[in-house]
Amino acid sequence: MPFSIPPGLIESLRKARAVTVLTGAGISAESGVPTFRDAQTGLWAKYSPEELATPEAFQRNPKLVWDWYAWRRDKVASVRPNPGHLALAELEARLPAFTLVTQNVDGLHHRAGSKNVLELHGNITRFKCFDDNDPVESWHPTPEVPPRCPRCGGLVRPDIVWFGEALPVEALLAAQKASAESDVFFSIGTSSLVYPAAGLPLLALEGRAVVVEVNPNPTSLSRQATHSFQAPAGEFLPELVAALWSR
Ligand code: BV8
Repeated sequence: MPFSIPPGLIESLRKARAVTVLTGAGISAESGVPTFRDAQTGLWAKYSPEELATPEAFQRNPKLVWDWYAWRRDKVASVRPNPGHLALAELEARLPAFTLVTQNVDGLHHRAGSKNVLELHGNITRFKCFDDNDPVESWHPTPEVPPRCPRCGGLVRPDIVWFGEALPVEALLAAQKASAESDVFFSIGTSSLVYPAAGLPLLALEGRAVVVEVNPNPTSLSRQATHSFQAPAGEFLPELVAALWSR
């Protein structure tokens, strides 16, 4: 059953000078990547993501955290971008100033063809040294898990922002600027619980943007949003693209 998309939203998008999109784990759900809300399975069932995604957890048990990310990396490598990711790449290609801000570390937006992507929480396919915090491209083959930094011998870790750690400053400042200056702001597939990312829609509201939420479940943003579509992103976004450029 097609979604009824208000003509006012189509109009706002057609005359928008700047559009900013914030995505969370929900946009990758239809690709088969579990969200943070989804119960962990298998080996990880007894851990909450917030427990494992911390520097303390890595120091306590480096192998456990390394293996969790290795499991997630294999999962991400085995799936493909879904129509929601592809629709956002098309919106970027056809709208003027379009900025895509993601909390996801799965790299699926890039694989869908999105270009101007700000990764606030890092990327699961990149690595860095736990001690000197600099990127690590490769390491000496070793049975040891995690491997060691070839520069200083520190442990290699995923290039991911863990809870309690600062976000990459340039990406965060660019995301805050794009949110505050947007005419239309989308919040897609996020529970709007983790900060500072969850503060971006509020900057857009302060900037008088039309704020659009796409999420099958209500969130703390739903009541403040101009439009809140309780729908799966992979079904709603292709329809929005069709509505924008078919009529
Ligand atoms: C920091 C990488 C300080 C790891 C992640 C203010 C108030 C309260 C707390 C804080 C605050 N400021 C800071 C904090 C602490 C903390 C925080 O916010 N805690 C929360 C839990 C309250 N923030 C931090 O620690 C941040 N760092 O503050 O550092 C500092 C500052 C300067 C100097 C030194 C230190 C760091 C936060 C980043 C942590 N890393 N990810 C990894 O991936 O392994 S966060 C991680 O969790 C994700 O990236 C994402 O951000 C978040 C999960 O949220 P979502 O993506 O929204 O996913 P979720 O599963 O929750 O929801 C999915 C949604 O999709 C649901 O609503 C569902 O309904 C919907 N959905 C499902 N299917 C679909 C769908 N939607 C559409 N279509 C579908 N098909």
